[in-house]
Amino acid sequence: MINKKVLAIILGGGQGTRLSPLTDQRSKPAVSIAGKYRLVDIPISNCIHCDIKRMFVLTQFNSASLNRHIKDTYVFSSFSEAFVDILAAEQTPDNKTWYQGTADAVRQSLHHLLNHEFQYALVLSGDQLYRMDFNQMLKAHIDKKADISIATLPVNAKDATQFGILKTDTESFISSFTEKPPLDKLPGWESEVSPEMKNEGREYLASMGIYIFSKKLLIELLDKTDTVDFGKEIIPQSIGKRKVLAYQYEGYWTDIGTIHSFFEANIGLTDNLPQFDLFDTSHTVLTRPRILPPSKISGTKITQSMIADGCIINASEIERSVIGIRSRIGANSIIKNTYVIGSNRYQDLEEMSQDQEENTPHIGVGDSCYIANAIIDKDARIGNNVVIKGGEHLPDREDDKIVVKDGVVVIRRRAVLPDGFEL
Ligand code: ADQ
Ligand code: ADP
Repeated sequence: MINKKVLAIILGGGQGTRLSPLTDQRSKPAVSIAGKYRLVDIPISNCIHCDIKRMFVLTQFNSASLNRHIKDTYVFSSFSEAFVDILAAEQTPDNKTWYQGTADAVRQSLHHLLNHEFQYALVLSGDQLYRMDFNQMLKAHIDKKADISIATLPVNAKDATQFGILKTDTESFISSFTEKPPLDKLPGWESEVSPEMKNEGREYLASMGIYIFSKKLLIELLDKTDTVDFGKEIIPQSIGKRKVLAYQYEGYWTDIGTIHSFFEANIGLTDNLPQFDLFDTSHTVLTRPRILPPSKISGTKITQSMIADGCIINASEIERSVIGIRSRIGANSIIKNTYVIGSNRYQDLEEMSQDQEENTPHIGVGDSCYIANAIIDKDARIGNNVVIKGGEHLPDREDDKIVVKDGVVVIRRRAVLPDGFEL
């Protein structure tokens, strides 16, 4: 089955500064989540579960990593029209600049999109964790004869400052919209919400950055080249002139575009009843099938954690952590509230003895370490007796090994922390 009316456009990120340093050497859609998936797997899985199987991923720079992941994962039959194509910002004779914003990214890609037949464009963000049935949203869009539909979610006042906030009329059409209003401008933007949402203080209707545009209108809106963003220009300018429908969603949805929210979303997956359930078999998150051995664990007390395939773990304790593929963790080490992203490869014995001769730690976490409130990016080498105590007491900082943002310590990809390193 394939939904031939809809073409999905996944916004894969600008320069990715908010997720830096994870995005320093790879494009945002290729960042790993939950120890074995990539960010891009979330919107792609949502689309595939709705039979929307023609997708473009728009990204600012095209790392080999994203290409390989898409190529190895989303393999459709040659008799099907399904595809996932990456469109990286490209120079053409008419266009010499990078994507200037979300709408500009779609504008610059439009000539590729129009090679395909579609009636509706579904525009999605690449940095959100949620499950959604886009067909229900499409049905509402068609039933109400909308020009544009925006998925919305009730949020509290603090979160409201980070989103596009809107109000609707009795027919659910959007009557006013403001992009990321400051706290003092919020009064008056409250909406009628369910009693449950009201009790949680979630009285503001936020745009989830998920849009359906009818094709003709999208082409018309992008024809004016002075608009670069959906949230800042295209949507606010359309209110009152077009039929812009609010599609209310009340399930779990979180933006994972910053280090702090990315960290919280990953660690939140270890909760007993996580808000985003990876074990929901009716709506599996898809990713690349890897042929990895089962994880080998010895002498470790593990609480509330997720351990991916192919790990070799001798730690004494792992608590409320996500341990990604091919991770090695040495004896007597303690890991708490930490996302270990994992490794791309194993070291062979020859390479490991060479490390020893050169006094370089192996890939992974060494012996007798204590690591808390951290993200360890791929292929980092952490020596023995290393202590990392992340938390709100730490000021933001950045060097060639470590970045601290909002109390979360990120150990950079391939960073080497020598024996006895302390933070
Ligand atoms: P933001 O998330 O702040 O707000 P933006 O930075 O434009 O908006 O990003 C939207 C998505 O597009 C993200 O996935 C981002 O990575 C991606 N993106 C950004 N610039 C890009 C570029 N140049 N090329 C490709 N992709 C790019 C938006 C809306 C708000 C809404 C929130 C919900 O503007 O109204 O409330 O999303 O998260
Ligand atoms: P990241 O996940 O950090 O974005 P990539 O997917 O780009 O990293 O992979 C980084 C490098 O690791 C690539 O050069 C890739 O070929 C290599 N790599 C990935 N998997 C393996 C493996 N199983 N064995 C050896 N090298 C690998």
